[in-house]
Amino acid sequence: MLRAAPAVTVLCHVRPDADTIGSGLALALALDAIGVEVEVAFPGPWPLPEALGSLPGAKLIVEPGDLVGHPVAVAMDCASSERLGDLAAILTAAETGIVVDHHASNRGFGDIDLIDPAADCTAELVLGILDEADMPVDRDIATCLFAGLVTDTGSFRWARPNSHLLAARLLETGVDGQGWTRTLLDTHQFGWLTMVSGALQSAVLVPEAFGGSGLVYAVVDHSCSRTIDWDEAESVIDLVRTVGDADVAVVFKESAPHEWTVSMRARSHTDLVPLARSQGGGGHPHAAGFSASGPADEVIEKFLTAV
Ligand SMILES: [Mn+2]
Repeated sequence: MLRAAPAVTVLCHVRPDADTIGSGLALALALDAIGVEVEVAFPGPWPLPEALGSLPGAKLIVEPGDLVGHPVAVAMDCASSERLGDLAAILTAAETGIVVDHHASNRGFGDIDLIDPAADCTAELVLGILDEADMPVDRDIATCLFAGLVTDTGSFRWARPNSHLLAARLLETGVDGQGWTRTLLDTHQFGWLTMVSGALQSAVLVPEAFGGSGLVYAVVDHSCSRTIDWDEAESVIDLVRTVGDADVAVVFKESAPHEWTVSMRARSHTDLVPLARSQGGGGHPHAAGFSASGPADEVIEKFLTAV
């Protein structure tokens, strides 16, 4: 379908991460190389975080208002059509809508669904598509795929064996693995230190939650996060989830006044998918999220009641 398409629109999810953008750009670069017209977009917030905007092929990204909407459209790393925001209409309007994703909560919303929860990242599925379609993987394409692989596996901390094989294959094309890992995972603005300090001071431990498994949560309110780029708050969960007193870690992030995105992580046995779904979100058993709106105390109270 992709090889035969005259033109393809690649759609990435809202508040994009390196897997959705890396997967999208890798496919777009491969299609561009064989002469297929291609455009890439995400619903926002604009502009793209600097690190993602420096990936090879980022010039193929257009603002949502400039999208043409081609006959074949691909939703990349989206657990549901809601993750496409206003761009969901582009997928629906396409003659063929393709969903490529690895989230366990994904029930399928395309004409063709390639959904594999056994994949560590969507980039792994894109590499499979490129191999299947006999599209060569050069260093730029490999760099975009590596970006999704290294971030979605937490720098290979929870990588399955196959992901290490994929990393070896991608690095052998000449990808600067060390440099991209630093850029994507170990680089922050100075204001990040202040934001993290406020967020960690807000942390609360609820030992009795989740049947005694425990919950730890922290809040990044708008006053903490407005002075730095939105994506800087994404890393707070990686600090909070290190607390061994609780199986579940949650970070409430106020992206705009009274508008929240909530990240959840489970250390071992808790399956977060049912809870995320009950709040209108989705994800993986050990990493899930949802959106909420209202004052901080109300949003937190509603969540604690659901727990
Ligand atoms: Mn992903």
